[in-house]
Amino acid sequence: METVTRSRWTTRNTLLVIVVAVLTLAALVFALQTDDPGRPGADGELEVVMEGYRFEPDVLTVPAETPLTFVFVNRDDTLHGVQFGRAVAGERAREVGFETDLFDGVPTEVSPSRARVDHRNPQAHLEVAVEPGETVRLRTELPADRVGEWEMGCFDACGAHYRVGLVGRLIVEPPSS
Ligand SMILES: [Cu+2]
Repeated sequence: METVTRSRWTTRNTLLVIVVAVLTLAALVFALQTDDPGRPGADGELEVVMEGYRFEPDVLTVPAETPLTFVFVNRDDTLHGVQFGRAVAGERAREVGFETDLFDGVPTEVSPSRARVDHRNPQAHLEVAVEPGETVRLRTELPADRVGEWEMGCFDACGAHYRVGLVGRLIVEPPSS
């Protein structure tokens, strides 16, 4: 009787260990997969989808001193204007963009070219306007002095898009040697 109970326990424990191992492995694979799309591919392209007022992926990691192409895909039914920078400018509920522009002094090429907007703030920050259903490419190469953490966001509708969550992080890493 006691032996039967013990063996039942052992079977249950073994099953539990297997279930935990499988779940851990699944979580690891999932973490690796979700981490992966935030980096550019071998061709330097990095796709960022805007859908439901969210960026997907919302954390991007790119190397400095490497040719990059951000590919923005707008799946919402409203225009989005993407900016990259630091420190939000403007009053609360009237945010206009970032104080510091990531692309300040950095050559950029936007295609189609009409999607390029030099933002209305005095610093003429770069904004990439992506019409609903449109795909816009931004080619650039970030200098080593941009290494660090930046934000990306859309400030349309007096900053409402930014406030509801169209915001993400950009990590610029030192160039890989
Ligand atoms: Cu927007």
